[in-house]
Amino acid sequence: PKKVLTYGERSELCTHPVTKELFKIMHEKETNLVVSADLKTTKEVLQVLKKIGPHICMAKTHIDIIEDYNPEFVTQLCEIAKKHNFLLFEDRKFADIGNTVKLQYSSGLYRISDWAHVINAHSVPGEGVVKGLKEVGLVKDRACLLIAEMSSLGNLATGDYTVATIKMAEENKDFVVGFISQKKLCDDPTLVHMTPGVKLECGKDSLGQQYLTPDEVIGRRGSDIIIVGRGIVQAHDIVKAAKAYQQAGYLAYQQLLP
Ligand code: 5IU
Repeated sequence: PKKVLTYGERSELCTHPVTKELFKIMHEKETNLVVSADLKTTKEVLQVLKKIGPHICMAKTHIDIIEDYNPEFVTQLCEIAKKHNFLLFEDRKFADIGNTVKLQYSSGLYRISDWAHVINAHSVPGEGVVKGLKEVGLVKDRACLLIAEMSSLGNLATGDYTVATIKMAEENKDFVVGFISQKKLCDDPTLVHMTPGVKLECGKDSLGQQYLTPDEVIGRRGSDIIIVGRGIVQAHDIVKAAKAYQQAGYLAYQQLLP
């Protein structure tokens, strides 16, 4: 079997600045945890990230959930990210024609390309979605993840759709740095696999979300990163929860190493 590389070794192999930095952070901070800060106020998001910043390699946002959004929020978000050394991922799931996603990425209220190191896109529109986003993101050294699989019950991102998405990523490696998926999909060590739908106990929510454990995702399915939302942000002690996910995810990774 192929030798499993450390995050440090993978950082060295990466040519894209975002994955180079991400694997470096994962190596230095000993974490493959991304928190999904799905909260409704700027105060709540900032508080959570201040507290658990030391335990994450990246924070995932849904900027359009926030009710009191203001540009100052982004300034503070960037400050916390810098202080605690983590990256910012806006989970925007772009899914329109190239020209439209280009505008959605660069303009509007949120000007996502100004602050998000990483964004994601559905592959359903075809390669135009990547080409459009790239026209904005490439010059800013931003990166994109393609949604190759989803965690929700009955989702249609399977089979040939997933295979075509992998191909789209491999053909656009100057901007696409990996996947949102439920498992490892390709062996290229410079592409990153990030998996949402993670909890310490598997199960589901009432709206079709399906959870896997960190051990299953990293240890058995070979993904690189766990994305955890409610498992952390709805815990009584969020720092304790973040530490538990950090530990579970990192231990599963260490056990894969030679
Ligand atoms: N998310 C998923 N599944 C997916 C994709 C994105 O859960 O397939 I693509 C997002 C939705 C939410 C976060 O922002 O990841 C998971 O949150 P919970 O850990 O609270 O379920």
